[in-house]
Amino acid sequence: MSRFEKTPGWLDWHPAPSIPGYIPPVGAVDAHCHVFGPGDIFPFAPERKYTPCDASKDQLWALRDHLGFSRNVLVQATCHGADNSALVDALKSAEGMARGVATVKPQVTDAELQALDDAGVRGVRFNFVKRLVDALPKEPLVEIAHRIKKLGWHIVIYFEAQDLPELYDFFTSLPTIVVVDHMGRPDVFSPVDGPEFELFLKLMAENENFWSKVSCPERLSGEGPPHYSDVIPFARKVVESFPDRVLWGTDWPHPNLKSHMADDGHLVDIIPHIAPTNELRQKLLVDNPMKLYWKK
Ligand code: 0GY
Repeated sequence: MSRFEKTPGWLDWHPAPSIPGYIPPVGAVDAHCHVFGPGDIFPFAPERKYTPCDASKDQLWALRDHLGFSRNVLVQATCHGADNSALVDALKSAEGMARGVATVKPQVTDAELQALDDAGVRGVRFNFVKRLVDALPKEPLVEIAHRIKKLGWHIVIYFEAQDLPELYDFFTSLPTIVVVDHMGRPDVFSPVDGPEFELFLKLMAENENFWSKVSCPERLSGEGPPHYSDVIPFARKVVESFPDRVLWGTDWPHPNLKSHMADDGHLVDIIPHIAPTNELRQKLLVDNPMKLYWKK
């Protein structure tokens, strides 16, 4: 039990997700998920913008098995700030079947970075979503980027589509592989071939170091569950255009969903619609995440 009070209206993760009809390939990776707390062991950060429910490593491993996946990439969420203890604890208990993306401050020491690497961290996350974090000055991020590059890590960026024009030049100046969370959060009420999503596609097309997670239909959709059909054309466009640079994840435990809690089984059942061939699904779920997260 957490000693923290959840944000009012907070939706807990789905207690009994359906068993997906779609069976993922052997060795499939859920490349975007989080652990929260438990808050009595791993306290939430004082600067957090929300307080979630607990979502422990054991609950995550149970979901992985239930959905027919083999591995996880854990992404540090803003509610834990730059204290990666819960993430590291989960990685250490995963027997090599999980990797991590941490949040670090510029004053992080080389020894601390090395300890994160030893635990299985392979990247840092820069978050530009205004409701989640206070604005980050760019210079310290550039400094961090150059330091983590030496470890062979990459950068995960999270932003909303309307902020891409302003952030574009900064993003393309980053010196590592850059993974975009949730396709840069397109407005799916706009056309898939409209100017907003076109800018994201241009970012991907003109910068071969850019990858994208084709995740979070539950966050982007106006239509909602179980099919989230309005998100499919966006995700499919990205998968078919950049098949070697896409990742997929559940985003369990789905922070900050307001209208409904996603059934993770439904999310898995969408995969064949966004990656319509076996070859695309093998790349999306196995080959690409293995290349990025398990090369050492
Ligand atoms: C996600 C999305 C969200 C939250 C965070 O770090 C976070 O707090 O990423 C969100 O609220 O959109 O990927 O988990």
